[in-house]
Amino acid sequence: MRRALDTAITVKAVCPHDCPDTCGMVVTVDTTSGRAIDLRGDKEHPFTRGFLCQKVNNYLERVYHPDRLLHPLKRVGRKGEGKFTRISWEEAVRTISEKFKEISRSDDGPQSILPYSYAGTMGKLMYSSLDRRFFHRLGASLLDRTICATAGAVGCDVTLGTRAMIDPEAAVNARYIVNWGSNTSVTNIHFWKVEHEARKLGARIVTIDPYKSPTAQKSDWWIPIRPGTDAALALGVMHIIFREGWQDDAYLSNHCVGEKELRDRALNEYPPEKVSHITGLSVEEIERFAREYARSQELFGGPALIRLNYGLQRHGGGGMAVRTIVCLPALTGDWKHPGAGAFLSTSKAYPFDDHYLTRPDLIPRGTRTINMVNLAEALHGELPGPPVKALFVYNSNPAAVNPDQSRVLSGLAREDLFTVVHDQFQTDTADFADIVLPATTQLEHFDIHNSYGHLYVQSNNQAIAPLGESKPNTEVFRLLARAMGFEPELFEESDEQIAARSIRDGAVFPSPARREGKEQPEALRGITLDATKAGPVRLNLPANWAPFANGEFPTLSGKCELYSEREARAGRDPLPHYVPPHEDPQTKPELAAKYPLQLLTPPATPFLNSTFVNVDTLRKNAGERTLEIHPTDAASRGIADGQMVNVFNGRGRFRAKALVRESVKPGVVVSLGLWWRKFTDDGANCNTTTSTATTDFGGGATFFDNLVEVAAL
Ligand SMILES: Nc1nc2c(c(=O)[nH]1)N[C@H]1C(S)=C(S)[C@@H](COP(=O)(O)OP(=O)(O)OC[C@H]3O[C@@H](n4cnc5c(=O)[nH]c(N)nc54)[C@H](O)[C@@H]3O)O[C@H]1N2
Ligand SMILES: Nc1nc2c(c(=O)[nH]1)N[C@H]1C(S)=C(S)[C@@H](COP(=O)(O)OP(=O)(O)OC[C@H]3O[C@@H](n4cnc5c(=O)[nH]c(N)nc54)[C@H](O)[C@@H]3O)O[C@H]1N2
Ligand code: SF4
Ligand SMILES: [Mo]
Repeated sequence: MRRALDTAITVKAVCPHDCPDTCGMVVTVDTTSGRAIDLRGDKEHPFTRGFLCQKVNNYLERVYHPDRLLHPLKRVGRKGEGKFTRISWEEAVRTISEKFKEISRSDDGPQSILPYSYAGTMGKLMYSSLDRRFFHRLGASLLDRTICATAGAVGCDVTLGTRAMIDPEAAVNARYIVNWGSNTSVTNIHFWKVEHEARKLGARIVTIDPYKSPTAQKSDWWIPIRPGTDAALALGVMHIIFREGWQDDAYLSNHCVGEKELRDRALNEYPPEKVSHITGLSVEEIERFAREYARSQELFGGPALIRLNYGLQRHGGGGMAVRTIVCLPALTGDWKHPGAGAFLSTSKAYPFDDHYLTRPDLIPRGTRTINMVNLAEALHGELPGPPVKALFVYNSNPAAVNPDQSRVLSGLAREDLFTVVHDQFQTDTADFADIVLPATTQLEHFDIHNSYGHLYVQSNNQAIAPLGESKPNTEVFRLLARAMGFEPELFEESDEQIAARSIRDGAVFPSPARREGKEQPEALRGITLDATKAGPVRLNLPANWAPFANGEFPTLSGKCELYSEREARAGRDPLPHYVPPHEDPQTKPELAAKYPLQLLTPPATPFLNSTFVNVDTLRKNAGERTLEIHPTDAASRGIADGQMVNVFNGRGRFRAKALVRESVKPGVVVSLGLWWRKFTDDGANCNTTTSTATTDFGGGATFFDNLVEVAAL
């Protein structure tokens, strides 16, 4: 025991997962064996404060999992059969580069190669650096990475010119906190802690969600909105604010454009009775919410904050819903107060030099872009441009996470498709690979991180040597670039050199002052790589930073655009409005006659998207695949609590155990978690039923815009 302690060192690391919290971690390594023996939260991290979620508390089980991929493999069985044999890195790199050269020389050219990645790791180097440079230099098709956040990103941009953001540490000042399509207590646990601290000081916590999520259960008030109707609710709230004269006239006239137009729209078109019909909420609920939200100063002693997240974006009108909701703090003037207003993501507060990291200038002119949500269509040759002949997957598990799973799988099963998968595990996607490459985990490589849930820059120091022959993403693309004969100056800097330069040459936080040539406080000024290696460093932003307290919106007008001239010029409605879901019982009665239930499939607490499903402890915590259904809907289908059911529509089906609960309203059903096919009895997950239709803004995914029927098995 003592001996082990004598030879142990601690290393500061960062959780790399797609989660707003970006926790600081401390890894204890036994220097004799070189093994990590302990991993816990970094107590010195000002925001994540020493605790981790259940997923990453079990991280060493993932790092040292017996199923870790440790060597490159090549396929020996049929496509998708999952039979592989070990090969050397030299053979793997030669096979891939020869194939890429052959495809590039063919008539279809390099655009028939498609990179496919998302957020298996959020480190700046591993998420997007040499990989992007490589595919840009190669002239491969571009991938539009829309699967999660683009609807709301573009929605925010229309109104605010950037993401809705606050200083998350200041949110303790808020006195009315609205979790709007956000399961904060599960998906953002450190912010939930801040909400909880505000509550101890008198704040009310409200959750707007069709599902009584863990967050809704712990809130003071659950507002069970009908899926995909949030814009209508927000416009109803505006109607009541203008009707009652509760708006902040000074903020509106100084910092906004389009107040009059928006007022007319809300007053004429969104009376509470109509909003009640659309949202399924009572007029009393809508009136009460508007009053409490708009008058939080008098009623609860402080400003209001909307924590809006991703749940409400995954519908046909998800972009417009976000554009509309982020108008609200301008009406109330909540932006004036630190920690109040609306909060989607802090990522834009970090002026990392993404141009340098990814080198978009290398992209050949006219290169086509493929929306990742449409992978099924891309693999079946249904998109414009050359066929997809090769697919290179990293940081993602599309066989589990993409909509229209059956068609994704039949596409991946094409014998003529050359597929490479770089991952830490033999995922459902890796089963379809021709070449599998082993990836390092976060303990085995260096990276630098921003965050979308706080304001600290952090370095992830390498704690242990790579397991087996696994390699980090950057190293894989260095090897491939050499084999392709690409310019060494694009690829031969070390990871630490790249990280240092990405913060040194950061652009400034965009604001109107910048356009006028005035110098902005540079959020990264003075922050060195060495400092971030020693611990989290806060961006150079004042304590209690309130980015829009004095307006300064980075829009074309420099104001909050309640009316958007840019939208008008693009031939779209310049004002917020309600866009119904693609599959809505109110607007698509014929479809709803066959498939009457709106299915939501949000994440399960013990998993992170499809990551961790293969970690035994966490899979046990997740239990079985379930479907929560209201007693009335269960009774009319003869479904008993605990019975197995089929969930299906025209796209596909999957099995789950019925939980008959009032956690949903009639007409809504919920199935949690993105399971791996190989851990199910029917070889399918919820994404067999989801659609590849995209959102109004940003080409985002519409996972929760999904009509199904349910039948007892
Ligand atoms: N434990 C855990 N944490 C995670 C993740 C995970 O998989 N597991 N995933 C991470 C990632 S990648 C992301 S993007 C975030 C997502 O973070 P969140 O956005 O908080 O997560 P979701 O659970 O997808 O959606 C939040 C809630 O929105 C509700 N919702 C669905 N449709 C609507 C609607 O039309 N209107 C409203 N108002 N609510 C609606 C859902 O029922 C759900 O309870 O979480 C991150 N954190
Ligand atoms: N039905 C439904 N579908 C959804 C969602 C939903 O709520 N419902 N959520 C959606 C959302 S919000 C998101 S963000 C997407 C997530 O989609 P993905 O980003 O594909 O997420 P994961 O399932 O976590 O898969 C990430 C993979 O990257 C691998 N990986 C981790 N680190 C590294 C690394 O350093 N190098 C390499 N090469 N690989 C690595 C992991 O092992 C894992 O297999 O899923 C979406 N799909
Ligand atoms: S997944 Fe999120 S909460 Fe869990 S350790 Fe990572 S950053 Fe923290
Ligand atoms: Mo996500």
